[in-house]
Amino acid sequence: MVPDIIDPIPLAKCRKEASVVPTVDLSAPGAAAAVADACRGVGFFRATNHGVPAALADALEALAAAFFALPHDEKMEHASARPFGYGSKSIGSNGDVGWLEYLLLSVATGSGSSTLPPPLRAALEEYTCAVRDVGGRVLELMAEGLGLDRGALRRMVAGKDGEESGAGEMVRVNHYPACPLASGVTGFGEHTDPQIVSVLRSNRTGGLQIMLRDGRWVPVAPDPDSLFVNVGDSLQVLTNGRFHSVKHRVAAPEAGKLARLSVIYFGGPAASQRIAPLPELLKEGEESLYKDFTWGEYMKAAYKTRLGDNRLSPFELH
Ligand code: GA4
Repeated sequence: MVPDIIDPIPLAKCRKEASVVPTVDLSAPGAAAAVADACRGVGFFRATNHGVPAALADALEALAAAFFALPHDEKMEHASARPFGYGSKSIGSNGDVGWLEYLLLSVATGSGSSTLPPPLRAALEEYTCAVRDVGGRVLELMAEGLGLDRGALRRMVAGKDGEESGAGEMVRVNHYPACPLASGVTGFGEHTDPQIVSVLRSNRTGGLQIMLRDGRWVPVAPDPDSLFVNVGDSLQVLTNGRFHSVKHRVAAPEAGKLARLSVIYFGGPAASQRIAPLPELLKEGEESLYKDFTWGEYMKAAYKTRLGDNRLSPFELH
């Protein structure tokens, strides 16, 4: 029996069309155009030749798996820095639940990681450093693909220091154990990411699904050698809707399957950063589709929403 609070994902409605996920070789000459195409289309792509050594991700994965194997009470000792730190089954604070446990960390302040076992903390720091660099390079390719100055998007991500970078950049480690209850149980419910860009890596267990522009859900074939990049709400606004913030969700593994482990880097702005379409991108006479807001205002509103809500709609004009 599936508890009422966990809605099963209707997997029957999810067709096997893994090939619709664009792949971009980040080291290829046409990468900027390919990245921009993918972001204008589905808002999501698989990045190969990203340069993050497999050893970094493997080491982190092994240490994270060992952490999640600890007794529940021991893990709960790391759950006091809400929204950061350890969490189990509940996402945010407005009643969203999923078949997962996780670690959520702030890159700038270290909140959520200070009490973790030092080897896990070190592996997280090393991996984060490498993956945030990929996020930065991807933002440069996106800017180039849009015909902008190279740094136009990368500079919108909060720096590591600065009193205000706050929760701009985050890292999340999600652990989805096999679910004995039923198949297709929601691991992480459908949502868009509020930030500019998210970069995900997972082990060999699938479960991630993305929503295409026509509303169809498709599975993303797992590939531990690649990184998966998704456009967040802020990037949709910065590009005045040219890039599409992709809805995604995760189905928990079925009984008997290997647990899914994913690590996601979220590149978000500093709290005072104004989020509005980049003026250099707008064509003559083109108006902003959104009201002006700061990242701080957006996140304040976001924390009052349910996971599946459209967080941009209150900021849309017309
Ligand atoms: C979704 C993307 C990231 O995982 C996250 C999530 C955050 C949280 O888990 O604390 C939120 C969710 C996410 C969006 C709406 C709010 C905030 C839970 C929630 C219900 C870390 C993020 O930045 O936004």
